[in-house]
Amino acid sequence: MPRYLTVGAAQSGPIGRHESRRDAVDRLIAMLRQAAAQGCDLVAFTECALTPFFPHWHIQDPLELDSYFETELPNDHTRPLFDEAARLGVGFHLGFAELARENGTTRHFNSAILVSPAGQIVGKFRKIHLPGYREVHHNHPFQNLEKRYFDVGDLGFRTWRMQSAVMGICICNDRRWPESFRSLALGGAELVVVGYNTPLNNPDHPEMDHLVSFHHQLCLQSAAYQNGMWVVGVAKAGEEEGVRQLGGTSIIAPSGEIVALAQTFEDELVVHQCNLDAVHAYKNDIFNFAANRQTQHYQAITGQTAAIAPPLTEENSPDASPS
Ligand code: CDV
Repeated sequence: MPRYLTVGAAQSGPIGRHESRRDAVDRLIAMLRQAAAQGCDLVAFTECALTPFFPHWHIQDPLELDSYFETELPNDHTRPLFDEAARLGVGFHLGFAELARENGTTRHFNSAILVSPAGQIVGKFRKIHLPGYREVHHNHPFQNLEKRYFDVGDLGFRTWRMQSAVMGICICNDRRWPESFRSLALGGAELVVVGYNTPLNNPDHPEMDHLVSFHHQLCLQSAAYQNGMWVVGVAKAGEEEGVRQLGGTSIIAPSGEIVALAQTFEDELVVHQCNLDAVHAYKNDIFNFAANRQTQHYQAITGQTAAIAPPLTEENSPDASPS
């Protein structure tokens, strides 16, 4: 019997700075109920789904900054979401900012969890590829301070078996690095959820602004195909506190085809019944890792940390005479 998993990708519209955690959770619960009514087994919420994407601002007061983080889940604000999901028997993925007190240290992560239909946290991922910078860029219209506010995730790319599927998570910028999806695929992932907050403008490279949506889809579609997996990309969309963000929440089949796509920049549920067995044609044949990967040729690069400089040409040679 084919294994089907009906997935709801729950795009969030902008969350205003004035909105409380409870406001945000109420919006997630509304989409959760809609998903249950449409027969979803799993609902995927976005990256930092409980708050505005605060790395876009320079927050100087450490207490104010910490107010965007969760010290535990579920907590008083999020318990209604956990309870409602368990009552409806729906599993979910939730991105959030995590303040972790472990082994006598306090660290901050950009995290996401996978929660079973019974309400148990089955897995947690902490974002590994942090974009942006530590220092405030005063000349930019908005900031990208993930490197300042978050530590690099320390849990690796793990996979978990839930609802008859092997699932994995990566978060936003992780999707631009093929190693993220390949690591998850090597862990057997059949379905990967990716939440993202992606501005439509890159202040450092405005010449690339028209390619933001293309680069996003390029990463997700190639990842799905090259790893024989379902990919669920969930956006924070629309203009949030002056930052215009990419929407385009989508569900992508192992063929690389987009099978469901959001039409708005608001809270919107995108649903698809995913045939998990569709991964086999890819995993067992074209991308049969055991039969086709030539790992003896990869070892030289897997431990390499710096790029090898491209060969010198007459133009870029240090000896080239100034024109
Ligand atoms: N939240 C993110 O990781 N955003 C980055 C932006 C800043 C480029 C992204 O890769 O979409």
